[in-house]
Amino acid sequence: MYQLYGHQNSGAAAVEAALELCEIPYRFIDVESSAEAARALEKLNPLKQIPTLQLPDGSILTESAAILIHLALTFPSSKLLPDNPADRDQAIRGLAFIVSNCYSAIGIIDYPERWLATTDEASRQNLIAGTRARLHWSWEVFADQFSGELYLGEETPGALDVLAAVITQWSGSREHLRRTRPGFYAWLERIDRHPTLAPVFARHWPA
Ligand SMILES: N[C@@H](CCC(=O)N[C@@H](CS)C(=O)NCC(=O)O)C(=O)O
Repeated sequence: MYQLYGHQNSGAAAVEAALELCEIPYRFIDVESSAEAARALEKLNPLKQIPTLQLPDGSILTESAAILIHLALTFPSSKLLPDNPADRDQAIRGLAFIVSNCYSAIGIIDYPERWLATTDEASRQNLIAGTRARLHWSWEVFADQFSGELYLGEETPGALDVLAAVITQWSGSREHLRRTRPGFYAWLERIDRHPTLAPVFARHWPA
């Protein structure tokens, strides 16, 4: 069985949502629930980052984009990635865009001291403010470049929809997009409401 290491209000929500769309059984291991679970994560992923996914054969996948692509290729009927090769290329490009430009920025905002040679409060605040502005701008670029790749009409949401819906949750990104890209913001809200995804998101972000 797939074992997903995660915790509430985290990027593990994207993988949990994808596993639900694949309709496969999995176990969620909350790494904040016990020291034992945290130690188990560290053994599997030296970065101690989630999502970390243990596959049924015991092998380990880290990095949310890689995990989502793995699930899409392993369970093609989930439609996590489009069948059409050109559309699939763009969806994979979008996943890479989110993790490299947006998810990584959130890591800097959450742990600025990792990126500073000497840590004083002014430097921390300066780095956080600059990264936050860049993150918000990156989402504007994403909205302009990729909205056509996200799900339309009655189609099932794909990996790109799921990752966008999750990674926009933090650092004021949704509020920024509500003002600057209202069409994309409405799209995100539609993804949130999808009947398979809504219960997952409600567990991570209870109202
Ligand atoms: N590049 C990784 C980033 C994962 C990541 O930053 N996860 C956060 C939680 S949302 C985390 O585990 N942070 C703890 C840390 O970096 O120490 C991915 O795409 O999955």
